[in-house]
Amino acid sequence: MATESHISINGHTHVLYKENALSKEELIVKSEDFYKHLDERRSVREYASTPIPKEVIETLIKTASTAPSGAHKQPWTFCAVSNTTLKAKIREAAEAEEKESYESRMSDRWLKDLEPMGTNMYKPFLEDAPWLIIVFKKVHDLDNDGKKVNNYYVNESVGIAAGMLITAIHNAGLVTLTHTPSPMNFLAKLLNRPSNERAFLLLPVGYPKTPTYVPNIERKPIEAISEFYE
Ligand code: IYR
Repeated sequence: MATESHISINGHTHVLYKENALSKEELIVKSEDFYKHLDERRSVREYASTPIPKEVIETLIKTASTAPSGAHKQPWTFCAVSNTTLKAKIREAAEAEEKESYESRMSDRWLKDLEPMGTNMYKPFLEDAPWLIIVFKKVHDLDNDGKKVNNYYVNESVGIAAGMLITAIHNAGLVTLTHTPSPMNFLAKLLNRPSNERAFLLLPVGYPKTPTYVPNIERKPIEAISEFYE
């Protein structure tokens, strides 16, 4: 029997999935190559001001938006900022929050844990990076009459999309940093976001300043991060 190109389930069309099965050898090589590529990703805090075309940022955002999401609601908005004035405002507001955090909100233990990263309350990357992508989660949607419409597993969905965005940025030979100034409500205000959106995280995107040094961290070995039940 010929394979149908599409079928109907609950009155909705399902299209044929385009399989991409690899041979065992290819599977081993491809997964290993991708691991090695991603293992080179590092969070970078110092950026060159070299511009990046808007088209590239759009493609990175489209890649992130291929992420799975609860009931395929895609409960996210990616706000991409290259405007110099706006970046300066974001930096000013973020540094005000960070000052509070570093000087009184963060515990001694937390500050000690951050020592190897060499972070502080100053965030020049918010102005130096050519683009800032602020990921907003939609806690619910709004229909045409402004009525609330449910979204599902919003944190999981947006977290996965953010991970895919970080992966896409690295794949493009660019760098980013998972920045979470806390609290982040100033971002919704500065970017004029609707009432159903909350800032989730902020990613500067650019080329690293040369030279850039990153903390000499190691990643946990497979034994420490997995359990197999065969
Ligand atoms: N948000 C602060 C502090 C900070 C917290 C963690 I957890 C980090 O991994 C890094 C920084 C800052 O951005 O400096």
